[in-house]
Amino acid sequence: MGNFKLTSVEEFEAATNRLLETGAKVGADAWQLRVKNQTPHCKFGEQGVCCRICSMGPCRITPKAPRGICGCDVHGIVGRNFLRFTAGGSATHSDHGREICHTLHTVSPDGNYKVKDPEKLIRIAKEWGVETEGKDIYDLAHEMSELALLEYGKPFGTQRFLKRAPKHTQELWAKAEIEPRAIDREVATALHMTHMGCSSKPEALIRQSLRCGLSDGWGGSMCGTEFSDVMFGTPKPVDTEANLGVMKEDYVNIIVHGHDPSLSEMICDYCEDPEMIALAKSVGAKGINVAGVCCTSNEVAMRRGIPMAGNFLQQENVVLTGACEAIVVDVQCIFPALGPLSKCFHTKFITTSPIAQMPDSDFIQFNAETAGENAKLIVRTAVENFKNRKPELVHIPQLKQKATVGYSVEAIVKTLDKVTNSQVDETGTTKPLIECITSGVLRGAVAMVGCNNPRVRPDSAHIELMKKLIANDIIVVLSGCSAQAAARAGLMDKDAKELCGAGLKRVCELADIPPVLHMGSCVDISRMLILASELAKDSGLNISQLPLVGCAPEWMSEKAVSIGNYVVSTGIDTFLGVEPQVTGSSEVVGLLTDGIRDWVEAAYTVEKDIDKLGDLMIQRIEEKRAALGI
Ligand code: BF8
Ligand code: SF4
Repeated sequence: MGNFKLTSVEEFEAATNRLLETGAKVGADAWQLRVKNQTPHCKFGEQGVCCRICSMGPCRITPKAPRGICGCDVHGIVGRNFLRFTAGGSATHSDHGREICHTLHTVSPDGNYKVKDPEKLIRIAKEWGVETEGKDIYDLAHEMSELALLEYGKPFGTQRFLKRAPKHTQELWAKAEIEPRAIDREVATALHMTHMGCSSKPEALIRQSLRCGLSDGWGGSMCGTEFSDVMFGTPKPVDTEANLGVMKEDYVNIIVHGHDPSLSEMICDYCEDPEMIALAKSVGAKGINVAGVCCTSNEVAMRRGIPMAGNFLQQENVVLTGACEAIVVDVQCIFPALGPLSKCFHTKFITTSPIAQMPDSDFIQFNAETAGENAKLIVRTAVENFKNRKPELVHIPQLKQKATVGYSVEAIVKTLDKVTNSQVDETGTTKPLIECITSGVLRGAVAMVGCNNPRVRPDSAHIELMKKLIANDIIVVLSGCSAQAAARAGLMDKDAKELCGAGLKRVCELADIPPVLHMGSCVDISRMLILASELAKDSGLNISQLPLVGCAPEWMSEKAVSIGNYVVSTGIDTFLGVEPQVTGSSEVVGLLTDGIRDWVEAAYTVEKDIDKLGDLMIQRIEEKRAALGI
């Protein structure tokens, strides 16, 4: 076992506390303090029973006031709020996907963006019935970009990628009338349905919530993932490191944070530019160190091995080290707190997107057409800021772990195929994984995703659940901030196989993989949908029959609800550690935890006791095995 040791949540917290001491010295605010000011939370909001969609209200439902002024009951109000929450998440993921499709339109052999994975582009083009023979790859990229953008607004038909799902799943969607049409249409329909005086029937609202989620997972997010791979490369296993200790005291530290790889890829390129490195040396640094936070970190770690400084609730910590020259952000999950916080240090808080503009930031607009110049200016701004560091405030916690990341579906298939087949080819299947599962060497799989949330001791739910699952021979695939929690703890170190049950340990040894596999950012949960579909097709089972469940133990965002809806709608039971804001309606709760099973063969389970949540997942996996007689 060597010297392998996980980093504990207590060690994470000790490091944070030390950083908060620096924060206190400079008068910095922190989420830990703001949580105290916001607790206890508003009960009406928590239960989802407050309606603000017209100015006769707001109306709040209580036993004494069972209806809003328009007569809407609690089930209608909760259902509408849930659908609006979903629409927010679906729009956000899908708009990220749209940006990627626009970037694809700018690719050229000598431009800022190129086609790095032509085979993948050709594969998708063939899937979409586009002629590829004799076509210049860049012409094909532009044609595909336009077709993909049409998926957002086409007047007729449903999403092209739905055809990737098993036949049975497609039939369920058709029967339930939840096949997503144009991506933007599902968001617009959601807003229309929830306008004053439209739908108040929970069943209709939840049906649209599923459809709107599906337009994200099998539409916008899938476009985001697939065309990011085309431009930046399909991830393959790569070694990296994780936790705040990846920041380097004697280097210029640039933190990339947010989601869209179009920005971060370009920043990473310019951090390797000899001119920029020379500039860094001229200001007294040894070089330029770039590290990531949140999903941007997942993107650049998976494709380039860029180290991961932290996840969602670590974003203030990178500034609190006093060694962050610039935190460069694009969209989503960025605390507005970074503005005032950066002012307590020398850090430049650089916003780049018209979508995410914040006070107290330096706005350097980033465009695909001028990406090179923009990135260079950002890197230069950071490097020149090195001299403004206040040495007395610098403290980088010396915590970091090794991690192997980059398990796209293609990489998983290839890695496992190597174990069972001597002749490795590019057209592997998921059959080796299925054999491991049917033979019982692996009991099943869990897709663990999502955020941190101060309602749960940060990272502890992710890490404790992963430890429990792998000890029970359940392989875990990860994305988003869950993936970073694992990496920071050390669970993506191949030596973590020592924590597995005998079966999973053997698989890890044979395949040379860590027991938890990093599949990417949150839009990359679309990869998990494809993996589940391939497993179903290769095994001849329905997705809902596979011993596979989804889990978001510390989720917080609207995007997470959209994800939950498309994962469940794909036939995968989903387990949550934080309650959605729907508890005010027994009808909505009933639909989400049970009723929707009639439509999509899966439903939600909510359990705040994390140990019990783990037991429930294992129990569900074993039930699915028993039903299959394996
Ligand atoms: O999209 S896991 S906190 S960073 S929402 Fe955000 Fe949640 Fe992290 Fe990525 Ni996903
Ligand atoms: Fe109140 Fe109805 Fe207006 Fe909502 S739509 S705020 S319940 S009157």
